[in-house]
Amino acid sequence: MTVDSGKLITTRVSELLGVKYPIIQGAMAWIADAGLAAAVSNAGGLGLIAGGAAPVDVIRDEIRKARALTNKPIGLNIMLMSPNADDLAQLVLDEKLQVITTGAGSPGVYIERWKAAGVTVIPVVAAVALAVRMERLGADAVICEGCEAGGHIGDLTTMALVPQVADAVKIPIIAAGGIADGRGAAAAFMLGAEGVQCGTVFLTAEECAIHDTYKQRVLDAKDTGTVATGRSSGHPVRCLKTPFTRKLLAMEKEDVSLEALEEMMSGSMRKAVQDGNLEEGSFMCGQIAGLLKEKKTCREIIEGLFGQAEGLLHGR
Ligand code: TUI
Repeated sequence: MTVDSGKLITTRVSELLGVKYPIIQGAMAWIADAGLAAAVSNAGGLGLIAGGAAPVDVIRDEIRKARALTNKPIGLNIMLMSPNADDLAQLVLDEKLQVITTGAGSPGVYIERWKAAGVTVIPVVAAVALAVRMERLGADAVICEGCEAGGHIGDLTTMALVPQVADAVKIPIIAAGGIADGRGAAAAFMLGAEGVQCGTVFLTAEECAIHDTYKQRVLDAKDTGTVATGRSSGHPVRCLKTPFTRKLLAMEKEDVSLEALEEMMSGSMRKAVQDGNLEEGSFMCGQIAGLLKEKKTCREIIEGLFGQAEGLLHGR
C-alpha cells in the first residue's frame, strides 16, 4: 500500500481493478442495479451489479444500462447458491465483463474459463481454507467477508478473518463486513487488506433505489439493530430486526421444518426492497448501520471514507 503524501491510497487492488479508490460496492440482491453500480464506478470505486436470483435477460439489461451510464469498469456478482449461476457464468463471457465476484460457495468450476477470457476473478470467502483454494485455482484476489456483514454470512468476524487470510495467501485481500467509514477502512488496511467492500453504507446512498422504509430503518438502526436468523438451518442471514425476523426466530426455536422456513424466506428480499414490508420482508443489513445517520451521494461516501482513511494512515 502506498499513501501518497496527502493524496491517494494506491494498492494492488486499485491497480487490479483500474479504479481510483480501492473500494467495491457490495452486490446486494434486488438492490445493486445499474444506477447504483454506475454511481459508484463514476465516483472512483468499483460498482457491482448483483446477479441475485434474477433471470439472465434481466441481468444482461442491467449490465448494458450500467455501460450507458459509465465508461468506468463495472463488475457482476454471482450468488453461487442461486439456480441462475451457470447462466450468469456464461453471461460474464458474452458481455465481456472485466470483473466477477462470487458469493455463498466455491466458484472452482468456472474459474478456468473466466481466467482464459481475461476476466478478473474475486471470490468472497468466509474462511482461510477457501481463500487458499481460490488462490491455488488462479483467483486474482479474495474478498474476506466477516459476519458483521449483512445478508448471508459465515462464522468469523472481519477482525479475525482478514489477518489470518493475509498470512495464508499472497494475492491481494479486500476486507468486507463492518466497514462504513475511514476508520474501518484504515483498520482493514492495518490487518493486511488492500481494499474494502462496503454494502450497508451504500443502502443509505441517494442513488440507492430501495423503498424509503428500508433506507429510513437503516438510518434509524442502532448498534444492536440487526440479528442473524437461519443459524439452525446452516444458512445464517443478517437482517435488521423487524416483526419478520422475530417471527423467523420464534419458528426456529420451535424447530419448525426447513421447508416452512424456506417458504417464509421466498420472495422476502423483494418484499423488503420494493414494498418496505416489515411483516414479510428481509431487510438485509450489516452491524455497522448504527454509524449511519444521513443520506449521502456515492461520491460523498467514497471521498469521505478515503479522505478520513488517508488522514489516519498519515497519523493526522
Ligand atoms: O453471498 C453473500 N451474501 C448474500 S447472498 C444473499 S442472497 C440469499 N438469498 C437467500 C438466502 C440467503 C441468501 C444475501 N447475502 N456474501 C458472500 C458470502 N459468501 N458470505 C459468506 C460466503 C461464503 C460462505 C461459504 C463463501 C464461500 C463459502 O464456502 C463454502 C465452500 O464451498 O467452501
